Amino acid sequence: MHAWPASEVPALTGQGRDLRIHDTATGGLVTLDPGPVARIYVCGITPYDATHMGHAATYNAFDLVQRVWLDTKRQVHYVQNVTDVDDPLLERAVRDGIDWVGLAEKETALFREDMTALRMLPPKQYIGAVEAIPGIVPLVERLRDVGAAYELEGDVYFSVESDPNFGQVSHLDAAAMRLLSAERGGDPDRAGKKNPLDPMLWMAAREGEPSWDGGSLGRGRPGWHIECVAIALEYLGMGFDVQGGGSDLVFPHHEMGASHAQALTGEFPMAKAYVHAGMVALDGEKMSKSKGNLVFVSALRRDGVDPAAIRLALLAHHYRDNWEWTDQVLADAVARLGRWRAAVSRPDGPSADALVEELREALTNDLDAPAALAAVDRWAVLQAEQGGTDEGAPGVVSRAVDALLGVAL
Ligand code: 5CA
Ligand code: ZN
Repeated sequence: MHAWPASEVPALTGQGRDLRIHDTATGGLVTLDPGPVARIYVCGITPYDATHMGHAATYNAFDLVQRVWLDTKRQVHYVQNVTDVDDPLLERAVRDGIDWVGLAEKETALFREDMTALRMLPPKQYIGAVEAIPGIVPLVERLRDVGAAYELEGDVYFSVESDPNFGQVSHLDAAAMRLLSAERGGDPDRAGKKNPLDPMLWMAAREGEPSWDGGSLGRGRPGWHIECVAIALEYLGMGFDVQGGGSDLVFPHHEMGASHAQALTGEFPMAKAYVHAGMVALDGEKMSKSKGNLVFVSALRRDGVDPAAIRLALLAHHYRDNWEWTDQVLADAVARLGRWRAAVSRPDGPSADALVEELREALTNDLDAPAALAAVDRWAVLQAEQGGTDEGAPGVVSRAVDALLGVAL
């Protein structure tokens, strides 16, 4: 499928720095040293509802990763999926009495508009689960042929015990894994599985549900984890730099994905860093489509909120923190945007050379966006209180804020 249009990223003078970022698998900070083309896979939406602030916060984090890499003059190869067939999407379509294809298309189109408005850089490949099926089927067949998968009443399951590194992404114990598996799309209580945690790779066709030709697997549809592995391996290959998503994907999704890839290639890890964003909550609970406690990007836009203010609201939180969306968060961001725009609207101001370095320092230090905002705040206060004579400074600030934070002033 097509992605969305790219906003221009201004080139900054001086030298960009290498990104240090928290890797869930090793539990610490790693300094990434990508080649000339940095490779990143970010898990995309399941399009059965509009983009909420939690989604936006997660995509904001991985947009910053790319902006840091672009600042080092590297190219970025970014791939994202769309889970355009899965249980929650089909269930929502049935609940609302609508066509599941139409629902997925409508919500994906809205997501593209939201991402464009927020100036999120688009992926080079934006791939739906449905269009990935021809690539998924041979992988599932291969897993079965090497003994890493088995059949149960027509469905095909991955055997977690086939992977010596299973558990190396999440480091959870079996009980915690079992709980999360039940909560997040798994079926640990199904009788006949070799291990309760084993996830489905291929689901045999069910009455009244869509299905596709699966070759020797029979008609059916793909499991969730193999979808992302197939897309990531096809377009990025093994050992890419970052696999990203929200922290709700650590287990089972990214753990299982790493296992599938290990069984397929004999290599570990699939990604050099497993990077996870914290959860955004509303009224004390994780914002989620299934709970319905949502603030939509599109609803705020419809109310006339400037997307740059939405983006500043996201940037005011460290990507790894769990945080709460409130009206105050947005009001603070609107006020900050006003102060920054006033500061750069003058023809001259205090020197901004140190500011660009402060932004680089903050972002390469595990994407410390709040520290980056504080640095711009300090420059804006100086501008407001004392002004300055550096004629290029406001332009330098605008370009740096645009290039590194994705905010157009
Ligand atoms: N399609 C799968 C990934 S392959 C999926 O999880 N879709 S999703 O629509 O549920 O979520 C899309 C992305 O937003 C995921 O990275 C998820 O971790 C993230 N996300 C979902 N809810 C929140 C939240 N409340 N706060 C932060 N990130 C969230
Ligand atoms: Zn995914």
